[in-house]
Amino acid sequence: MIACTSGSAVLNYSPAIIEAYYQNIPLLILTADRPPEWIDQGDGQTIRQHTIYSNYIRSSYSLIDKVESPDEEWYVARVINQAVNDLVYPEFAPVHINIPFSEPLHELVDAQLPKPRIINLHRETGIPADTIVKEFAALWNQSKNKMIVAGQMPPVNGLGALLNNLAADPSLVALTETTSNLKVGNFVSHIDNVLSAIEDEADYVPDLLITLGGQIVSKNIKKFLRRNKPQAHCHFSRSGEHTDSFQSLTDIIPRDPVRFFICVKDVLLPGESDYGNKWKQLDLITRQRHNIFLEKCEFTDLKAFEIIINYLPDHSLLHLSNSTPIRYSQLFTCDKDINFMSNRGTSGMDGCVSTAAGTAYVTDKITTIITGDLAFFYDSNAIWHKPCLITSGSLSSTTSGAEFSGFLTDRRPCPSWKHILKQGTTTGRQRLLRHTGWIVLLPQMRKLLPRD
Ligand SMILES: Cc1ncc(C[n+]2csc(CCOP(=O)(O)OP(=O)(O)O)c2C)c(N)n1
Repeated sequence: MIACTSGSAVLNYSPAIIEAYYQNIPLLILTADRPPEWIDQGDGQTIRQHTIYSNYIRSSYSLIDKVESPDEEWYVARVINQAVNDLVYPEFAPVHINIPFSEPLHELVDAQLPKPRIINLHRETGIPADTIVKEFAALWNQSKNKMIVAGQMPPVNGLGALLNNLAADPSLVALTETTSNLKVGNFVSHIDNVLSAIEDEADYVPDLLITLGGQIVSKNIKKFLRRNKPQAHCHFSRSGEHTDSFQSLTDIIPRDPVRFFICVKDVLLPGESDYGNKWKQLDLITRQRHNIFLEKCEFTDLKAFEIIINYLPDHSLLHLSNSTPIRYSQLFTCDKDINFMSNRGTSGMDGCVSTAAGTAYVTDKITTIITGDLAFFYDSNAIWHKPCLITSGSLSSTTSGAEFSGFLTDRRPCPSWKHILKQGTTTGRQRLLRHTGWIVLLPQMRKLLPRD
């Protein structure tokens, strides 16, 4: 939940709300307002706030500034219940409640509030109807070459194991990205590397495409699938949204994928083609090439990225800002228990640091952000927030001429960071960062290279 005063503060929330909208995050926005009769009358910070986020919000409500009758009390309580339920159904989404206040604004008292009546929303239990299961199984069993593409999602209990079992089928390839948070297994998780090595595209076109999760980072897979359309494309979407990223959508499955696959898995027959194996073999080859390249390459932004990824502590959180960090992360394998996060709802470079700082503030886990310098300075004020400052350290590396600029990490005890954080530098921008309480390292990163 976020809350602000009236006027331009309300619009300052826009990037965060749009991000939440496209990432299906249940964000409740409370905005203070002036009563309707005072809008557009020349008072400071008094703008048209009713439905101000209209294109990017599940629902918007405006309350009454003075609740005087039982009907008004009933209305306000009902609207708040509805707003809270809208946050989670049919899918997580942001919801706005606008709250007008009349003058005098500075004489509010603590009043005994009426006990609200809670309206419970009973969501559907998600047992897939027999017909969907049967139709899906028939489609699956008649398809020779099958592809699953997983977009952005938080770690989902049980999903990785289910998909991993399916991906053992030689006729199926499951393409994942770091932001799918599906750990390495039978998945092909370096989509761009593999696509760059394909010689004859015809061998890699799926008959059946299944997509789940949100945004997909790889531009190349989007182009590949738009060029090479599958015969059928099933998309899992709780809200029934018609997101047709590959211009081939044939079926929307408004179900929870975990429960759906649990129900359907026993009737899915193993395929006979070696379609999936072709992808997996190419993945192995390109991984080897990637490793050989990195062993030999000079200290560059890519090399720095490799070092950082290897140093990340297990069971930690990693934010990746837009755009090089999120794209580079797709090139690496990370089998540690790390939750990958990124503002990929709209891929804004504004708000990456605040998102990471906010996460660091509410989690017990070590939080790191890898960010370019523009994105970092866009909202570096986020790290002035006191609770973050006390527990945070940072490391910024600008390789001359390269765009990549560094990473910041929460400085809670973590042995692998210690010898990095011991060091410090004092040039221009770095001094600014030190001043904010963040330790900054620049050329020292080179020392982490084995040959140095
Ligand atoms: C608010 C906003 N403005 C512009 C863009 C377009 N954009 C995406 S990445 C980027 C550059 C980011 O620079 P930097 O933080 O240094 O990262 P890197 O160059 O390493 O990707 C820009 C301008 C955006 N995504 N969001």
